[in-house]
Amino acid sequence: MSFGDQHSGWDLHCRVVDNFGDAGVCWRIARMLANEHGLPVRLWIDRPQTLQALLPGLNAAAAVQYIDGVTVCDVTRIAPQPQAAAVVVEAFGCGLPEDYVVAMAAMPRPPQWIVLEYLSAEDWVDGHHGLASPHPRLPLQRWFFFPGFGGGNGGLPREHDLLARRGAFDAPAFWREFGFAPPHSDCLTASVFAYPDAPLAPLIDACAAAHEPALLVLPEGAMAVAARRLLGAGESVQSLQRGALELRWLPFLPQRRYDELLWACDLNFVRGEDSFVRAQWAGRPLVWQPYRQEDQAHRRKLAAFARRYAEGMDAAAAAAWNPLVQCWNDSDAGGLAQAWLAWRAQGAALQKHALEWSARLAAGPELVAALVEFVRGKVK
Ligand code: TRH
Repeated sequence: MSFGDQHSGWDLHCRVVDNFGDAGVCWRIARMLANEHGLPVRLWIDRPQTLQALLPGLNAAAAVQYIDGVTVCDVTRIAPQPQAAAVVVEAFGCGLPEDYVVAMAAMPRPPQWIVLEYLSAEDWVDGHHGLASPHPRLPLQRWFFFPGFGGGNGGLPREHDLLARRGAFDAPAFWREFGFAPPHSDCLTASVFAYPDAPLAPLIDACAAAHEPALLVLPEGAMAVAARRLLGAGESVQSLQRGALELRWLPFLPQRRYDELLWACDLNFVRGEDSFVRAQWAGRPLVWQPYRQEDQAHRRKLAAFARRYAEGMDAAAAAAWNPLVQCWNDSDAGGLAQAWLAWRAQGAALQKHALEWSARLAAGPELVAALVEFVRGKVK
C-alpha cells in the first residue's frame, strides 16, 4: 500500500466527537487538497460510518479505500504510520497516537505538523493564527492554523467552482427531483438543520398563523423527527399543510448536494460549523445555532459572529435579524413569533446583505489554498 513518496503526502487526522461536522469539515478539506491541489491525501478517521452518511459511496466496513481522490483509512482497523507524510494535519486538536508522533520525530525529515482549529469569529483568533508550539519532549513543532473571517487568519474552505455552481443552480429541477412543485414566489422557503433543543414548535406555529405563506424544509434528522411528532405525521408523510405553512421532508442529502438545498431556500437555519459556512457561501440569509459548549463558549462565538455579520447591514434589518437568532438559540418560544414576523418584514434587505456578505468572504483567504501556502512557507 503506497501513498506516494515521503515528500508529498498529507495525513489528515479526524476524530468524530459527535454529529457530522468533524467528519464533514475534514472530508471537505481532504477532497479539496486532493482534487484542487493534486496532493496525495490520507484521511485517518475513527468513525467512517459518520462519514458514510455524508458520502454514501463510502464503504464503512473497509480498513482502507480510495474514493474521490482521497485514501480513507479507518484507524480502528489500520494503525496510522507517518512515513509517507510530508504534512500531518491534526484536525480540531483531536490528538495523534503517541507511537505515530514518535515515528514522526524519527523520520529523516519530520512532517510539518499543523493543528487545524475550530472556526470562530472572535477577535483573538487572528493573534493566534500561525503560531508555533514546540513539542514538550520530541524535536517536533506544531503550527496552529485557524479558520476565520476578515482576512487575518486561514479563511474558510470554498471549492473553486462553488459560486459558479450556485449561479447555475436550477431550483425548479431540484424540487421536481424530490417530487415537489417549486414553491410559489410569494412563499418564504426555509431549510431547518438544527439541534434538538431548537424551538421548532413555536416556529411552526408562527408560520402557520401568518398571513403570508411559508415552507419549512426538513432534511431527515432531529428536526424532521420532531416536526413529524409535533404534527402527528407518520414516517411516510413527505409533505403537509398547516394554515399558511407547508412542511416538506427531504432525505439527508449527500454532502455535495446539501449546498443545493441551501441555494433552493430563502433562509437557512443551520448549526455547528460546516453547514454554517455553507449557508454563508449560499448567499442566503441564515440563522445559526452553534454547537453547545459547557463553558458557554458557543454564546461568545455567536455574539462575535453576529457583530461581524451585522457590520454594514441596514439598521432595520439588523434589528430584525438579531432577535430571531437569539430566540432560536435561547429556545425562547415566547419571543419567536414576533421575531419571525419582524424578520419576514426585512426579508429583502436581509437577502441583499447575505449576498454582499458572501462576496466579502469570497474576497478573503480560501482555507485550503491558504493551508497549502502556509505549509509551503515552512518547508526548509
Ligand atoms: O453535525 P454538526 O452539528 O457537527 C458539529 C459541528 O461541526 C461542531 O462544530 C462540532 O464541534 C461538533 O459537530 C462535534 O454540524 P455541521 O458542522 O454543520 O456538520 C453537518 C454536516 O452535515 C455538514 O458537512 C453538512 C452535512 N449535511 C449533509 O451532508 N446533508 C444534509 O442533508 C444535512 C442536513 C447536512
